[in-house]
Amino acid sequence: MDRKADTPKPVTVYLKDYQPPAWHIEAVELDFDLDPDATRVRSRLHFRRAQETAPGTPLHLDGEALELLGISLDGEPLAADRYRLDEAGLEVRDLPETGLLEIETRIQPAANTELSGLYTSSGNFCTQCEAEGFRRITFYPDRPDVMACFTTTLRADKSACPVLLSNGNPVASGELEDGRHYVTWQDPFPKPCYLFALVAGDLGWIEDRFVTRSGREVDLYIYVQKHNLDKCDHAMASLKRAMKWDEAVYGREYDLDRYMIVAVDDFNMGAMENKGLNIFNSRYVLARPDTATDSDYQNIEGVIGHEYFHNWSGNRVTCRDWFQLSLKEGFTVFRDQEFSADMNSRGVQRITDVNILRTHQFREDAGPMAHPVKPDHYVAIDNFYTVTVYNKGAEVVRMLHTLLGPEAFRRGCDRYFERHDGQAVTTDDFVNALEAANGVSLRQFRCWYDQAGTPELTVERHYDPQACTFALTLRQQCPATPGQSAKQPFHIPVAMGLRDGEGRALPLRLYGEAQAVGESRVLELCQEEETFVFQDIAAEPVPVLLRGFSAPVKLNLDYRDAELALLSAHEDDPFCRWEAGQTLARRLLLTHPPEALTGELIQPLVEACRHTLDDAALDPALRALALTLPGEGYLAEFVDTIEPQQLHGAREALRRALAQALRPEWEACYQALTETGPYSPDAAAAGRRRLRNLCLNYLIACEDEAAYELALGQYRSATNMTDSLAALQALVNSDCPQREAVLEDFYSRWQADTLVVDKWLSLQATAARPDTLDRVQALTGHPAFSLANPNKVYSLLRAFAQGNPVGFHNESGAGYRFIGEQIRTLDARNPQVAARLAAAFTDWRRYNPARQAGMREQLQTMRDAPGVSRDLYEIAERSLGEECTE
Ligand code: B3K
Ligand code: ZN
Repeated sequence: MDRKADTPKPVTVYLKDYQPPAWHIEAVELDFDLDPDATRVRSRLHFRRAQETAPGTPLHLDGEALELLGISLDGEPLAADRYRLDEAGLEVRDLPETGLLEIETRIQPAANTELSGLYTSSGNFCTQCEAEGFRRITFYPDRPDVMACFTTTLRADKSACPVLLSNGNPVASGELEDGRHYVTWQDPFPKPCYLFALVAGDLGWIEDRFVTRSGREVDLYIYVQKHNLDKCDHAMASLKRAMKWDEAVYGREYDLDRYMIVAVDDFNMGAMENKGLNIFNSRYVLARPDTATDSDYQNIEGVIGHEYFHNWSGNRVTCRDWFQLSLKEGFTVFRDQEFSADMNSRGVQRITDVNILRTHQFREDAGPMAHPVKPDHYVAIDNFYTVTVYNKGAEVVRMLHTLLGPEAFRRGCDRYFERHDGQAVTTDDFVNALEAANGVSLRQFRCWYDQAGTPELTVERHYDPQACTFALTLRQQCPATPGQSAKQPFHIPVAMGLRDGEGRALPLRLYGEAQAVGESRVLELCQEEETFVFQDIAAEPVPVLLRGFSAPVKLNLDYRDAELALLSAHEDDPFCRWEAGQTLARRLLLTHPPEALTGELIQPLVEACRHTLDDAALDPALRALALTLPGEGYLAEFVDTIEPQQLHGAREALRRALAQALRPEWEACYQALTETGPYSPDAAAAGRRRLRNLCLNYLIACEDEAAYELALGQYRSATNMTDSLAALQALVNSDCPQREAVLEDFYSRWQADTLVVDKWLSLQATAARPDTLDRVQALTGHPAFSLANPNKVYSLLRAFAQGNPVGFHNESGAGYRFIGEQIRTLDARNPQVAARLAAAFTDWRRYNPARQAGMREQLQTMRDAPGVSRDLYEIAERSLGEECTE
């Protein structure tokens, strides 16, 4: 079907068309007269023609939703025939080699519902410029390879906006007429405009200080709405830990005299690394024991770290173009994952990260939106802030770390930062630096950046008792993805080991080696198929593959159940140990009907769980992870046609069976972990709460009075949000008669705290109950909900569409129609958020014909809607695109 004739077909941008900028902007001075309804922006651009550019080449300035008030060149108004204004921006002709362009525009921050560019949130001004929001502030070459020094003056009403912030250092300030005042900020580091930021409003702040390794003093500030001032300490402590960690692990120091973080309630994403002035979604800053859960505390630390680490991986060295997005995002996610691993439990962190990757990225990589870590075309770049670019990108950097080893990796990073400081570069430049610093070739490794799809790694083993050798044959195969049918073999690091029948690690001597080299090593698979032969193996061993999940691949190895049980009890690597147990559970869930999941059949799993529960030597958080059944989203990757109700039914049946079989053990463990001291978010305490709340989750599956009482008691007496929310969640997903009353109690207690209300919405949206759709529909009319606030949309609508498969995929198709309609309404207001929500429909081909029809219909309606945004159009169009055949 064609789009309506009146909407022009969105343009596709290709990596192969990249051209360096024809004009440089050497410095820019911005002057903002802030007013929510009519802000005047004066910009002074000091331009210079690039050496390679032919004289006469026009200067293109991007601009969107701007009202042009005036334009002059070197102090003289520019004649109308010297410039042309259209939908996309401004083209200026016949410019001298260098000069000064002055442009005045007017914008309406309060009417900016897209939350891209300059907008207001809770009455305060803030900005979001990545990827292409700066063009909604003023006319400018809005591309990351144009780097300039910014000087920014903010003028505003002093009582409404006592705080005026921008990038860099304040260099001047003073009073103006009519109760207004001004502050001028100067950022000494040249930067692309996507890193520009301003904030103005009536904010409170906390401050602290960090002394860098070389003795420089940095002032640290966190700005929030005043009623949130008591929720900033954890963010500040996290920031200081991140600064210290980057010095210790990467030798990177902070470079300005101040580092500012501002929390706002209305934000499309998690946070933004603007130079010296990070702007955060308030959910990644604010925490108090009674309002934030352990995972909120964890996420805050991770995101604070992530944005801080961007100061080097992203800001000092930035991206040449948006196809290189993973250069900064993949690398920075790897850095924040490692930071969190060092601050907390490495094993728990790795399992959590692998879970996200396999549940979400593998799914993306197997569907119509599959794209390489370095995509080669896009319609709306905001659609490519994906789990592939971020999380698979981080896996690619992790593999480089694994292949080179920590010292060589660090040498390579040092070389990268030295060579490219102040430049806008490519993922290839990153790999080149690693090669150059270490004299190695990573030629084949580069496939990971260019080829989409998750490779399958199939392992065959052969034990020869006469020769005492054990052969592992590794074969890789990567499925076709849209636009890529044939693939080159990848360079895959396979961290591995062997264990004997008692679970003991064996020394590893490969064929031809004089002696064994440790008990864990990294095999490098570069061909389609390779065989590795180990010697001196006295009896058939159990192979352990992908320790630490050393490559983002799907492993096929025909383990016997007894081998999995052995690994789940004896393997040292936390990931492989956990994986063995998950595989056992997954086999049960996928090969038997729910009613069969009881008695003898599940006895080995019951025993494994009993063993884990009793294993006091094992970190409680790892015990909790091992005792958690594989999620429905992950299980869905293993079936041809996803039947949500069936997967859910099987998982619930097994959960109930385990609950009943181990009832006294869950109870004893729960009681043993009861704590009375003050709350601390540290990893050990959080791990104990996690295990205890998992016990509660099993107990409530028994659906009896005693379990309800336990949960109600925990809800009433909880002194922290982790325990309070866990009890509430257990109750909401049970048949406990008091469930509604408790939900109401929670709301009346927390209705003034918007982030806590988000949790309340999510709990209801993800409840596996027959009336959930009705309830979610009703909640869209509740005063607590608003389509204008992305967090509310994510907490209610996305939680339902992507976190409640049974509800969303209801046979009637009502879930599809409801979410489809919400997306279309939202698209007119905030296309980025609408497009993110639309991802719920992308995998329509994975379902039965009736569901396929229902989902496809919504995608078509979205795509063909008059005035559909580029963002939503691209998601719908690609999702509907031709099926990819091998
Ligand atoms: N770099 C920002 C993402 C901006 C999103 C633009 N749509 C957050 C981050 O990854 O740090
Ligand atoms: Zn980032």
